[in-house]
Amino acid sequence: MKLFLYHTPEEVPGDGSPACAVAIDVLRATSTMAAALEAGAEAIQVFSNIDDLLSTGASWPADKRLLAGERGGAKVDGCDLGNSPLDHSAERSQGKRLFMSTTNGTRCLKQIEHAPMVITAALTTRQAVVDFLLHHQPATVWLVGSGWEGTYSLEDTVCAGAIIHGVIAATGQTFKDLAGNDAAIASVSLYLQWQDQLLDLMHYASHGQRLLRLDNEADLKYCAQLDVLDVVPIQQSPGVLSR
Ligand code: 3SL
Repeated sequence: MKLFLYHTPEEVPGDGSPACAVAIDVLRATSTMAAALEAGAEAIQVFSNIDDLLSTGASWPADKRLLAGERGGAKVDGCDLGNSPLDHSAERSQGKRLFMSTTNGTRCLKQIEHAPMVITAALTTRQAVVDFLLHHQPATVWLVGSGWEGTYSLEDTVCAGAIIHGVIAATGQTFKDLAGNDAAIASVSLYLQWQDQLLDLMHYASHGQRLLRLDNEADLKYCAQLDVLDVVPIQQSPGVLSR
């Protein structure tokens, strides 16, 4: 298995395709997707465009859907929810399809949706993702950070490093065996530096600060947790994920 890290969807090579592509948006889209499936959501359907979300969502039975739209960190008018993992509970989400569009995370998924295997990862699901990769043994894995509008995000990179570190810890393999590019190696250094202070790192991160300005400290606390959910959202058809 060779693990490559691309910090943003824009960095993903235009040609070629990995055996497995992993979308990462720790703050907050992929943390929210895992939380929704853990709470019993039937599936998540992602959209780049809010109008497409609203029109497709409207064709679904009202008691079986949740419309979740976020732009700039805030909930979009006309949607039921924004993009907080804390919005999801069995009471609210059980058996429902989450129609979802976010600034960067769902755009990242759209960018990689043609890979033969597509999953999402977050710090909360790190060990579940490591176990998934070890079980399926894809020859090439692209870990793709969602970033923020084309720029690097600390929290997505530290999550990629945590995943790569988890694979190294489980297999005893070295960077020589596993690392597909320099960014993959650098991400492990970031993780090792911050592994006991993930919440502090979120507070320093530019998107963490944006969310704090919007009064979302509880979300930062939630998303900074490591290995708390045993769920891996897997793409079943382009743009539709379930567990
Ligand atoms: O960019 C995204 O996709 C979101 O996760 C951003 S936010 O955390 O909802 O503001």
